[in-house]
Amino acid sequence: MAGTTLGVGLIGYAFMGAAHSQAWRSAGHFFDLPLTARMTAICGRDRAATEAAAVKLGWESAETDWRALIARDDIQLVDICSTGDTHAEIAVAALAAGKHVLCEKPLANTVAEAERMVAAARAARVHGVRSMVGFNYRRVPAIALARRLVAEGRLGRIRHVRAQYLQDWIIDPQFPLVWRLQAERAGSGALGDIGAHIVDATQFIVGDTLAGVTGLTETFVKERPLVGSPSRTGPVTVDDAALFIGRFTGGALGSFEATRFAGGRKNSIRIEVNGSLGSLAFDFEAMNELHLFDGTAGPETGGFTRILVTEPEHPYLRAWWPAGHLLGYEHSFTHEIADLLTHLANGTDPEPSFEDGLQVQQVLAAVAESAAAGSHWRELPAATRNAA
Ligand code: SOE
Repeated sequence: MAGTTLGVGLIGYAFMGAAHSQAWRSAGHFFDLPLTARMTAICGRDRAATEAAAVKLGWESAETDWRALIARDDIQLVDICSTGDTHAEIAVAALAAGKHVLCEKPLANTVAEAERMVAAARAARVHGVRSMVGFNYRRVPAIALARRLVAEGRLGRIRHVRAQYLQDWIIDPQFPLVWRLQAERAGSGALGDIGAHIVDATQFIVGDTLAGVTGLTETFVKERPLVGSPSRTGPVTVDDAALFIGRFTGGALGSFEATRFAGGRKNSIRIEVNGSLGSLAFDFEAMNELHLFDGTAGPETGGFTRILVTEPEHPYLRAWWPAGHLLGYEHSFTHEIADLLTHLANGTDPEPSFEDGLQVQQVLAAVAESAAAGSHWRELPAATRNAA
């Protein structure tokens, strides 16, 4: 690790706070970075829990007020891993204070909030203050390789993009009404939490953006026990599942499914892209593999081939182990932080930008609006529905 030291302040110490802490601890030890990140402070509302998290996750100090963290002269970058309803206020304040910002996905809970964040990012950029949104799956080597292969033309003209993000952590109706199930905290449910990932990852792979969408959402369990008082219940105000289709600006058709009710699927992400010359397929449950169908090969050797994405020539792999030794979920965050620090040292804008985050937010809002309006929906005759 070399160069200038960058003081980092992390806000939030739950799942994403822990994943980002692992990345801040490890990035400089595996990548030759021109900047050294110093894990200066972690911030949470509860003093005792935050101090315990500082020790466990490797932060030098603990803060209980994000405003105090932003005001510190020994912090030059703020990493936002708190709930979605806090992203806009914290990011806008941090950027105005001249701090670089890494903000977890989705960028915000609404398009309006995301637009405010983009405006703040643009104003700060003029002064060399940079920002990035944390769509970490872009930095899974197999997904980065998929993008490279599409960009090289190996698939030809893209016709189909097919993506699923399947979880099942709230399938039990007794699972309590946590913040991710409350619209005022999370903005949306599966749509924004995991649907955002497959929108960003597929657009990243094909190098194209969605031009229009239409969708369906459903809340299967509408009331849940309150956290801390299970005898009382409250309304679930977000979607449990979202299905949507879309057309990319280049003409490809897209189909997307994001659900928290796919029993047996814990964090299953499947992406397939079909083009005029070939196809590729990715399954996060085998995240070190990419399957490639070369449509130009003759029938005698046709079919999908399995690429084990562990060679030094593959994205990010040169920093890690010899070929055949596998990486995991946490490595995508280490790659994210390594790229961020490299951009900051080079004075260039990291990707995905807040503008990229806003575009994903607009896709999410369009799906939600179309689902609420029921546009494109054609009811089928009741008589035939029960025929089977
Ligand atoms: C919950 O669905 C969650 O923690 C997401 O918020 C993360 O972005 C995803 O990587 C894992 O699942």
